[in-house]
Amino acid sequence: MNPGKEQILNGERSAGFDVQACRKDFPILSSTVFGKPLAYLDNAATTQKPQSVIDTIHNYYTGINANVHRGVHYLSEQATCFYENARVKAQQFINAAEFREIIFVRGATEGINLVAQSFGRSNLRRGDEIIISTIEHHSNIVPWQMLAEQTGAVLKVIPINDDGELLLDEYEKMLGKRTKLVAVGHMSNALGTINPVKKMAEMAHQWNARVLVDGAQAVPHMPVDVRALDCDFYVFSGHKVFGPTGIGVLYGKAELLEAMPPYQGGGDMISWVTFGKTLYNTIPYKFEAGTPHIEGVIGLGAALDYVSAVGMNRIAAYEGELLAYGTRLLSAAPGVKIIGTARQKGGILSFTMEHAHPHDIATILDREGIAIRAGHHCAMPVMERFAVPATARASLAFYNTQEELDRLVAALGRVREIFR
Ligand code: 7TS
Repeated sequence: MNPGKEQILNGERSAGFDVQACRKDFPILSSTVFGKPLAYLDNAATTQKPQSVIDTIHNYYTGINANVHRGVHYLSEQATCFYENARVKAQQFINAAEFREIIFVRGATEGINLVAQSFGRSNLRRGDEIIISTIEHHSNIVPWQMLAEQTGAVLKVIPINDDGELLLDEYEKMLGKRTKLVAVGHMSNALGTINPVKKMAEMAHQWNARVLVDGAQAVPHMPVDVRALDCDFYVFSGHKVFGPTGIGVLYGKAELLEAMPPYQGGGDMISWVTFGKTLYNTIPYKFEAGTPHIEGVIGLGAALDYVSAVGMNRIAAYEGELLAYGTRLLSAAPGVKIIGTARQKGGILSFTMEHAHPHDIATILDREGIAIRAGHHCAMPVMERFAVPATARASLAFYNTQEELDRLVAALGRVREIFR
């Protein structure tokens, strides 16, 4: 790793960003673990929640709770209003053209499965091709393998270089008449690589292929504009963007969603049911069968309000500076090797250390109050590509500090003493 290769996202500085003020909004960040102040560096797995999200969910249950889209009574109308307002917040957050293009799902994983089973099964035939990349999370691999098995379609995989960047020349060669779908992550959870998804979508569209972007790791860390990217589908998870678990968003272009069959049958997704035939509801409701995760949706709306108020550009700039700082520290730490050194990179510091297994590193750090993840990060092909069984991974959010990274590197010094 060249320590001079700093990644300042957007080329913008984090002027006016007050990390200490932000930290006060997250109650858990002032807790201690094993008597040490918590340094939470596992944000790629899930993020912590600001008080405003916690309060919104509390207020929903204490003052509004009712089922949506059915009652004429006051509470049901209130709940429906909050629920649908959150849809508009999600629409605006990723700059979708219409609220109808926002489907609430359980998370990125369910969004991808929905597209694979609904769009995929009705559009792909034997011999058609699906393109993914080497650095996908298993959630953006397995649903396509299942679809390939069901339809006879073929999966192709874009290779990467030693920095963890996609080889676009190889991607270009893979595209062709048989390409029906390209499914690619916006930002890698294992390496931090930010992929040029706008360009990749443009290239795929020249062959009339559809493009799904897995934005699980991008949405919490940078401004996302689905219309500027011109992707056909985009998915993200609420819990990674400071909202509740069990809720996420699938964005799809309206004309595609309208043509797709429902994913699940049940209440709310119908307009008329007889035993002979069922007429389906319009989008987005056609894809939201059953009572939805109402408090999850409303809590997600509060989370999107929160990060919008902080400012996504500011978050990206601050995290870029923090990543550059952490990269410098880890590059200078004896025996440490950073895995994932792309020029365009988000706040992921994946690394290995001589003589110490990543699980041992994570366990020792835990005793210091430092939470990181160790393992394959649900991206086993990435581990195979770099010929490592696992990595230790510190993943950043805008509430992390340089001091926490100093503590991380100091604790790695202790790991070295134990294992040398
Ligand atoms: N896609 C990417 C790029 C991810 O990082 C993850 C979760 C998912 C999809 C799945 O998201 P879910 O909310 O539907 O589960 N990534 C991680 C991680 O890096 N550590 O734990 C989960």
